[in-house]
Amino acid sequence: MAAGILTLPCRGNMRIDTLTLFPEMFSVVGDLGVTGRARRLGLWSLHVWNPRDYTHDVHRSVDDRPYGGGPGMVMLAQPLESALDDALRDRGSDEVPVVLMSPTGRRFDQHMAQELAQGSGAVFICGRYEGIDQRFIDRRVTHEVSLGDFVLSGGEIPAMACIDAAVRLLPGALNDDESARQDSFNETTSGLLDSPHYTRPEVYQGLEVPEILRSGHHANIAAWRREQSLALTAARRPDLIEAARLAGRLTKKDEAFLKALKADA
Ligand code: 9WO
Repeated sequence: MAAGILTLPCRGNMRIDTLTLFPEMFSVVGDLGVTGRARRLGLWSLHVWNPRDYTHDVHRSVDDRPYGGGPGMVMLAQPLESALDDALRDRGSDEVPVVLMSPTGRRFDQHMAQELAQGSGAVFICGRYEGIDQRFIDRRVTHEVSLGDFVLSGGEIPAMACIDAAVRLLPGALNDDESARQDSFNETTSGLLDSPHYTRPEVYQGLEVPEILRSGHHANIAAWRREQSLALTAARRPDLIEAARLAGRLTKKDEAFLKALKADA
């Protein structure tokens, strides 16, 4: 076999486009931390488009008053549509999800992050003011995605959350340590909440690190962490226990521990 052929660094081909009135916000995900490093490695690219650059009036208006009355302003369809046209032209394809971040959308989860990471990217539409003219949504948006039941002042932060969740899953995005953590998350705690973490000092403000974590008994530590995960998940997110059970991810030992937990309560 030709040496090295299989170990050539894989150039990423995930491209993210965003439409936003606040382009500077995306320097957070584009420049900092894991996502910034991944972008500098060429694993993904970020293209930011400002609808204000696609206005034709002297005031460069991107919003206007709502038909029917009511408070606040509504984003004009035309600057968004022109910006989206430019983004799609620059991508060289319109076969891409056009995602609107909105509380009325489908709830974002880890599975959606994986799908985004496996594809060629997405165009995120970030609304401001009271909302966006519905005719733009009807004509151009293919997916509406929500982070949860709350209202923000714009879609940028939710879009960055989705981008972060997907980019860290790209092969090569995490360093060796981070990847090992990710692997062990997939194998041992998948679908359950993580067990608590401790670092130095051994005693902080009178609070000790649990003895077992200092014991060096790796099997006991793994068992303790599993039990912590199960207990925390049962207390805070019983729905995730049921989902793990249905997916066959709970062992007989897990079930015995959960039964003992319930008896204690
Ligand atoms: C706001 C809104 C409130 C109640 C029901 C439906 C709604 N849609 C929107 C909306 O699309 N708003 C635009 C984006 C303009 C105002 C700021 N925006 C926004 C997005 N606020 N909050 C979000 C959001 C997105 C994803 N997950 C949680 C919140």
